[in-house]
Amino acid sequence: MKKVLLLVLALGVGAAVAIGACGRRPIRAGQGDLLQLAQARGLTPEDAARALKTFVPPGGRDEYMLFASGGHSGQVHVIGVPSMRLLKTIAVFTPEPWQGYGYGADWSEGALNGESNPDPGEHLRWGDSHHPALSETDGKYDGRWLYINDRAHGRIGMVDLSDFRAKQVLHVPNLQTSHGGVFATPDTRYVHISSKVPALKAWNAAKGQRVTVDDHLNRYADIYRGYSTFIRVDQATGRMNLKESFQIELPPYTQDLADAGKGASYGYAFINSYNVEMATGGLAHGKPPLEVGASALDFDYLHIVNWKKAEEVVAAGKFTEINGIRVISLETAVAEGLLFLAPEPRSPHGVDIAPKGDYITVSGKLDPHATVYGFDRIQKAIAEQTFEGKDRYGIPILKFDAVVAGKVELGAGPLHTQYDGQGNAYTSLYLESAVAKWTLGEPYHPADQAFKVVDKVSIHYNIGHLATAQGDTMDPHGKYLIAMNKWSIDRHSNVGPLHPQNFQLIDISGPKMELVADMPVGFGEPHYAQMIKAETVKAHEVYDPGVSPASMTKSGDAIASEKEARIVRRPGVVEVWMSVVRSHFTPDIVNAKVGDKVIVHLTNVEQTPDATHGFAVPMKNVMVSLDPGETTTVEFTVDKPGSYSFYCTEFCSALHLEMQGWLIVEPK
Ligand code: RUQ
Ligand code: CUA
Repeated sequence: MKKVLLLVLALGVGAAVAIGACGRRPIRAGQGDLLQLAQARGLTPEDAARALKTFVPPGGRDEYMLFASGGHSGQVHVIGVPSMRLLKTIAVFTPEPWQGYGYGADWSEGALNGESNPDPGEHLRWGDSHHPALSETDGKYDGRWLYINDRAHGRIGMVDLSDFRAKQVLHVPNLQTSHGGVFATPDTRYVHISSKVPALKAWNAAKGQRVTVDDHLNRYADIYRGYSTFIRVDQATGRMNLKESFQIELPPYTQDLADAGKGASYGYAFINSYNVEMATGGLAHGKPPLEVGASALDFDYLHIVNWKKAEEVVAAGKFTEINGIRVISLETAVAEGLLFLAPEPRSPHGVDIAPKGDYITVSGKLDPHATVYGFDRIQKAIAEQTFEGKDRYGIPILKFDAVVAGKVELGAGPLHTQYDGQGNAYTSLYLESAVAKWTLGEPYHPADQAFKVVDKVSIHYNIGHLATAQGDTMDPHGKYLIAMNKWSIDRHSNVGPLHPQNFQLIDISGPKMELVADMPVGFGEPHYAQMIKAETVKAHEVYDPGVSPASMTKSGDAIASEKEARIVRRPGVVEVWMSVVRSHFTPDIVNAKVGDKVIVHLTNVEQTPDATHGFAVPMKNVMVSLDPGETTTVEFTVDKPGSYSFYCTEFCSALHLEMQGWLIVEPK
């Protein structure tokens, strides 16, 4: 009886408003009685309430968009919140067949091959997308661009949110790997990427570098280096410009998660590290396993980088160009006072700056605490030279007690922290499989209520990152929290030994956190995600006529209609300007000779939203999607005689199946 009453309460409000139900009558909705519907599906009143919290009616919109990395898939996934429906997959580091990203020798294949590839012959087709960074204006997401790194390499990609396509992949010099060191500065003047595993000094992928096992084991501290990189962003296009970027040389500690200072700490960057022991691995060489060697000391170091000052140092010419980027040496960084260390309990994980930029939360991973540093304390300690010493590279180490504003015991395995608009922090607890909610200090909460755990919720299982709505910006909304879990074990139908990843939606709008939905994620392991108010993103519905996604300007090869379609031949080359419209290609027969290079400039001359066509050529790995208005160019060589039927891959009209043509390759 009590259950039924609860269900009525849970279901009653919206339904009562909708149908004006009174107490006795069944609550009717559409064709069913809500109570009976819930009972028939075996839902508890709590389940039914959760369903109401997440349901988006057909044709409705989600309030937020979650941009989640796709891990080993090399992609980014766009998910609606609270419905947890997948809206789009954007390829960045791997080819993607629907839009033909990386197929057909078009601009996208060039983008995927990457800029400043140190080894241009090595066309990487796999990447491990990890940490997205949405562009910001005044410390708030502005919905223009998204940057994301490749864990396997020192690469960073740019996704243009005006059409949700990756436009640029940049190989960052001197990095071999990267991980969580990605963020946009609050004005997106720079995006940051740092090394993870240190690379051989001035690592050059094209030339390789001479090194022996003996060097590795015994000269590690001298021959390896980390780098913190500030990549300059063009404010009109979002493109990354290596020429105006700079790097700061770092010790070969393993630099890990990082975050941008903002508000009070604007101009600074904070980078965690582990393995300041510089353990080399090498069991067979009498060394401890890396995870043991890297945890020998009680402390690792938080790197505090004054990038505003670094910018001035570069402007003053105090840099060396290494592999195509301006690098401030460790010696210069120390001499100019732009790099400091602060001890952090051993092997920390996330470093996450509070909304006003005043607190820096470092999660313990192996330590059940979050250590909260005060930026005012850091500044004071630097000004007063409150150092406990220097590391072996001469970098001053700030006194731990002088810079710590608070410590809060959260539970086992704290990893990452996000914030809400009420001065609360939410930290993922990997080992405990939980999220802890706790309070920040002044000015968010009075001192006697600060740094206290106020709530906890269990998740399933082993949470890595979490994302609250705009939770790493100066304008956090709270409201929803996504737990990005590393294990799912028994949560979903059995699809074989490789289980789906699992996102869990948690309602954080009230004083108690409540788990409301699971979302099985059937792609590579997502890492970080950011959640943006959906209305902030203003993508085009169609491209203006003839626009190339590569440049977002009108292509010189665009045609206005099929009247301008043509074939031009010159020795060894057949060049086609082809119009694409429901439901034909013009020209629909293209003839070439064996050995010819075929260049096809395709224009989808439609301006109707969603009137996408495709262009696929058998046996050539050529496939592009042509979204309305788009012009793109594909190139391939024909080397065997025959008739090849190219076709439209999108079911674009009732005569879609008829939308095909022939490429006739005649003998020479
Ligand atoms: S790190 S699970 Cu790969 Cu983003 Cu913390
Ligand atoms: Cu165009 Cu199918």
